Amino acid sequence: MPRVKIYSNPVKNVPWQDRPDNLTGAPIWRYSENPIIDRNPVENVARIFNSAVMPYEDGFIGVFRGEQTNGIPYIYLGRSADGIHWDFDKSKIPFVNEKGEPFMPVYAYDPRLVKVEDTYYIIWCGDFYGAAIGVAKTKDFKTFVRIENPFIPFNRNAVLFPRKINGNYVMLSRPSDSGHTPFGDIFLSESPDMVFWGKHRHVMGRSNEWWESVKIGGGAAPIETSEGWLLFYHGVSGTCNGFVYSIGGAILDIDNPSIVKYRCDKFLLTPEKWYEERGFVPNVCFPCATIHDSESGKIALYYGCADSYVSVAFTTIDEIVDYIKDNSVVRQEDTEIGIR
Ligand code: BMA
Repeated sequence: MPRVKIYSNPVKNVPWQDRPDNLTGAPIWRYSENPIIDRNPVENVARIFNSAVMPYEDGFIGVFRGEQTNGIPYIYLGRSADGIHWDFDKSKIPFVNEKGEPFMPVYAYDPRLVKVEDTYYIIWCGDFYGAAIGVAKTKDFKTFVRIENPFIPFNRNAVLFPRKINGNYVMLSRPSDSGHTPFGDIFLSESPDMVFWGKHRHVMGRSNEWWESVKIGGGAAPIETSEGWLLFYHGVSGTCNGFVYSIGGAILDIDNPSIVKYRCDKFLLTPEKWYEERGFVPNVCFPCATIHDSESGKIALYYGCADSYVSVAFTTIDEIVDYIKDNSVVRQEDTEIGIR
């Protein structure tokens, strides 16, 4: 049993590969067969990346950012028996409105998939007269009903917590601009019903560390643990050749998640492999989901690579929490409740 408890259901078939002997740095290691999704995975889809998966029935299900051959991103449903090999629907997810009428987003990218109580929520970035967050719900992965857009533009990187906190749904987001935003902090908002959002709080900002000095954004849905909410997020730095996206880790207070308890000052993963360094947009590691097993403490982290592929990396709850705590630097801004 791990020392740090994960509060979620066991997932005995969590995708896994043992830690290699020669690992240095953060205790997180890439799957040897990465990337797990190659180019042109579906007719009319050139690339799948920045996608979210979760356990479902005896296997796994996921929502995938499919960059169509006309360049427009949409969300595709995929299923897998082992979390590694995926079959995708040939058509985009057919979103409808509350009346059941077709209601497709203009475009949709960077989807997250989170179950709260008996409902699965898909959250993405789409066009709402500018880049903003879209949300849909499903109970059966057959009917996908869009609900009200939670925030006005411009906003990206919305990540829902997997349970209500103090009676409210809680969502992370990153207010932005209409382009390749050169700034950005993570904020949190609450809602009693997934429609009306308020009680906005600042969670954490970009830091002085080079790898996250331009902007940060939520990544995978936070994992509830005995140490707090474990958040894998992305941190961005600027170079003369463009942005570099790395993966960071933080632990948020369980009852007041706008308070950062620990924040790792080193990146957990940064572009190093060919599939992370080379692609449609080079040097991008973009985390969107985890599959984790509360019994063994194993975590499989799914991340988009170079806006071209999907990959998996592995860690354990004890190792990653220890590493984040051992290398934690929190600023006053992080530890505040986040309201001014
Ligand atoms: C961000 C998002 C991500 C993308 C990243 C790098 O602004 O659009 O989807 O992975 O840029 O291009």
